[in-house]
Amino acid sequence: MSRNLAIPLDHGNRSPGRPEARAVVALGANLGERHATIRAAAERIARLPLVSDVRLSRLFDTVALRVDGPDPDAPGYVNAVALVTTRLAPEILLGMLHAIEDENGRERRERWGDRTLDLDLIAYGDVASDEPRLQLPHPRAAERLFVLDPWLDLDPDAELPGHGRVADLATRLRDRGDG
Ligand code: A4P
Ligand code: MG
Repeated sequence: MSRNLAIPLDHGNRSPGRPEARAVVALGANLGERHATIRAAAERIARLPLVSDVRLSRLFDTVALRVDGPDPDAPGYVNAVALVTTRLAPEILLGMLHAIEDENGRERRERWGDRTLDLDLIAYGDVASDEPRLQLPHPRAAERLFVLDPWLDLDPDAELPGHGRVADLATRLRDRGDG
């Protein structure tokens, strides 16, 4: 696993308007140069307008979770989490994350299929949303150690809005032998 990457980030985006919010972005890749792709994606997020700070977790090797369960024979994933300070509205941020996926050759063929880069918005402050295009917090985050472990790496006191402490969620999943 690599060390935390602190990306320099203040672009002087101090314009008035939307207040700064803390967003949690999950990064995943199981095709191509996975480690390089994840690091480059975090740097790309740090260069977005109205993003003032990005902290990337260590990179975790994880077994691919398919629709019918974990698949040790599928190409393994590299997963990470980035804590992002931004004045972008959540739907705009997600649109920009999708654009970064596209830049990295992301193809959408099958649900939970192999991918060069997946960027999910796990939480945006305390915002709750049931919109199919943007559900917040991410509806599957609480059940996924490949999201919770990298998040804890950055913030051991993290909380997933509506679900409680991330450390407690991870312990519960491990006790269940799940996640
Ligand atoms: N969408 C709604 N809310 C959100 C949100 N909070 N963040 C919509 C991101 N997207 C959100 O996403 C499908 C639709 O979800 C988009 O139109 C978006 O507007 P997608 O990225 O095109 O497709 P996907 O990622 O295949 O679908 P899904 O169901 O979001 O997949 P998951 O839950 O992200 O799971 N195994 C390991 N080890 N590591 C992984 O990272 N990832 C997945 C994907 C499966 N197995 C994995 C991993
Ligand atoms: Mg996704």
